[in-house]
Amino acid sequence: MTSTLKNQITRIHNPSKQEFLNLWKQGQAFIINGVANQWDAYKKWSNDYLISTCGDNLVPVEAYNQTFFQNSNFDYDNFHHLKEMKLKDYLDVVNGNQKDDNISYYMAQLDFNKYFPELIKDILPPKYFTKNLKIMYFFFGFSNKKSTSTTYLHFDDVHNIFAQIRGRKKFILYPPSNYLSFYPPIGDNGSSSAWTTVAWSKVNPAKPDLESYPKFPWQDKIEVILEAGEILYIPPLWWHHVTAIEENISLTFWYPPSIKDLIAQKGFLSTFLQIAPHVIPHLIKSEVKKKLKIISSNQT
Ligand SMILES: O=C(O)CCC(=O)C(=O)O
Repeated sequence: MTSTLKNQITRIHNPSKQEFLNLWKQGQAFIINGVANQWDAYKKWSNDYLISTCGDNLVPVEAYNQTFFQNSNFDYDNFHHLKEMKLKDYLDVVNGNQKDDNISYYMAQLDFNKYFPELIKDILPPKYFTKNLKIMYFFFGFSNKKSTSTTYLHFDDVHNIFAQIRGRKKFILYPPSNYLSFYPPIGDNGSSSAWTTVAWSKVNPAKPDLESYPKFPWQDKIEVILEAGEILYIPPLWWHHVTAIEENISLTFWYPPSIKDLIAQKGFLSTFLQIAPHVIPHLIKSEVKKKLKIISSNQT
């Protein structure tokens, strides 16, 4: 039923809920096939179909300066800004017809219910978790001569069911070992949001600079090519870096973990206890700063 080679990820075919949970308890990433390839989305979401159903939908697209990652100290707030575009105009960018060559665009992490309500009927959120789905995100990426859609190394605090609908993506995953060896930008100058500061890495795992980041656990990496119709389960707090191999569409399903999961899922509690002393004071400090700013702006 399941198969794993050394340094490779486990793959499982259309698991029952119990089979899913048995694997999930191991606290490892794994791939499910035979599920998302049954959805209408997998069969129908060509560009022509998308243009005819929601081509005029106006959506915020990430636009970022291509030189950003030449800096070694990332200021993630200046990483990208959002530009509103119709889906059909974004498809022009995907096809290489963009005017401003120094900018890379990526239609990433869009609230699926909000921006593409017409497409909801084409999918079937998997029922592996009984608790509520927090949000579904839509991604439309590409790789052409001008740019390759990339999400830099970070972790999330949710169970992530990541469904690849069209095209392929490359993932570089790291199980959460020593938190500081991923070099989050805590303590750097910059105006990044609190979560970005604690959950993003300064290291580019596609070509890690081991002189600047000597403790980076490059040898732990798990490389995965996610094919259309496959689902990747990413446990909370796992680091991941994602690049487009070609034009592709993904949908993610985010489930916040319960307190019980800290005990039930192998490695989760120890990782949580390891990162908490770094992350929690930073999040509290930034919350307090925000409140003080609001109070002082109300007084003036
Ligand atoms: O697909 C991507 O570009 C990024 C996805 C991701 O980071 C996530 O779902 O947490």
